[in-house]
Amino acid sequence: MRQSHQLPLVGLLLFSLIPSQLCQSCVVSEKDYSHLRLLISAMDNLEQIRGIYGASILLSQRLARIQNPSLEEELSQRIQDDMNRRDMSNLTSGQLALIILAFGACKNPDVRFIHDHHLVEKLGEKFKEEIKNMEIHNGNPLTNYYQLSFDVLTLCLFRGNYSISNVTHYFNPENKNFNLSGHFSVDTGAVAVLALTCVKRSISNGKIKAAIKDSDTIQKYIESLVHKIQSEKNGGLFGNAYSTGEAMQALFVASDYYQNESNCQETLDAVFNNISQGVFRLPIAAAQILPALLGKTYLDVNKTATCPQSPVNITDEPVPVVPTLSPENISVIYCVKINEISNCINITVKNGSVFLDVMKAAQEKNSTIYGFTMTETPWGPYITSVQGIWANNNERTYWELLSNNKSLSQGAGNYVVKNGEHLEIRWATY
Ligand code: CBY
Repeated sequence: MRQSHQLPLVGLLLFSLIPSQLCQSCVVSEKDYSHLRLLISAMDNLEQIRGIYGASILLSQRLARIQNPSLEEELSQRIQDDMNRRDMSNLTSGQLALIILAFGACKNPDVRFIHDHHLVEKLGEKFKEEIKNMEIHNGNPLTNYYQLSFDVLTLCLFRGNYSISNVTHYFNPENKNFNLSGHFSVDTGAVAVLALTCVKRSISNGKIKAAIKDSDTIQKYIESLVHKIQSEKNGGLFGNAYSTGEAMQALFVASDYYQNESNCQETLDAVFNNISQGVFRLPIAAAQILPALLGKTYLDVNKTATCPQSPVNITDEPVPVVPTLSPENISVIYCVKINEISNCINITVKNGSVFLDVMKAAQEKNSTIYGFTMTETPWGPYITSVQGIWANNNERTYWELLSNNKSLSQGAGNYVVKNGEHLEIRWATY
């Protein structure tokens, strides 16, 4: 081929490389793959992954292009069995959205399940129920804005039914639902940015019809949410370690923050530090951070794209070190606080016990004051009631976990208690 013919080809090649490089401006380099292997092996812990809760793990596996066919198959089967077992009305909107994203990510046979079971149409219905609940219950959805954001994101990616006017009306960043317990929820804001970015792109490429003013409004919302996420910068993290993966995704698609190499390194260093400390040991925690570390976002879920193999090989996983604990007992104070009235008890438990062990020990001593109920979530047990007083989404009430008067960033099943600590479960509003 003569040189004059080669030049346009080289230009075309360079041009086609530019957008992908822009998107992948903050990706873990090969020398740091050991951190990723730790996350991948955390996601492999099948005992901790029940039924439909495997959706987040499957989604992450597929986005990160981890080729582990037997795990994928097992997760997919568990989700399908669980869905066939339970009534569709038992699924929350966000759970259904995550299942669609997981089944629809990359070209894979699960896509048929989405169509055969009309999952996208059902999600559209569930989104409507969320809106209806807000109309009846003082602006409070059935679930929360984290899930509503997943709903819009999924309906947008899979061309389901949602109205632009609902999006512009309800996703105003000043809406109270972006705050949990008086603070901006980075996790929620980040998924909302992804959803709004998808909607904005659908408007500009003509997939959905909207007035110019709606498109401008959505752009303003995105900018405001990105600003709020950046205001929650905490060292290299955004919010805390668990919200950082989704915050990174939002910043990838809606800001030029990671075009700056030092911003990227700062986040990666903070995340690596947390990985080494075992912060992402839960499969769900690992699943929520992994895609961003490979430069992927939930917007990359695309029915027509195949998923080539990840550059991270998973054959030589290191065995995570389990710290040895001394066998002694430790003592803590545990209080149940309702409207400024506290009931406290001294509890002795084995070293290495978690908050939930303390609650169980207290319940055995006095079930009237310390009796509680819980439900399973991918993050471990969620406390639903104490003394027969139930958390209620319509009233934005819940049971908050605290240690030495500070709100905890882990749930009851994972927070390891320390000797002399003052633990509290408080009736609170978010
Ligand atoms: N998932 C959801 O719907 C959950 C969305 C989420 C924003 C989620 C955090 C974010 C995520 N990345 O998954 C969320 N939590 C919400 C919405 C809520 C509220 C739930 C009620 C509702 N309206 O749906 C509520 C009540 C405000 C809440 N979380 C409470 C709690 C506390 C639970 C205490 C209890 N009663 O058991 C607790 C422990 C905070 C406290 N100190 O009391 C809590 N949440 C924590 C710590 C967390 C983080 C978990 C981290 C961990 N390692 O365990 C969290 C990741 C998460 C799960 N909550 Co909420 C936030 C964070 O720290 N970054 C979708 C669905 C399909 O699965």
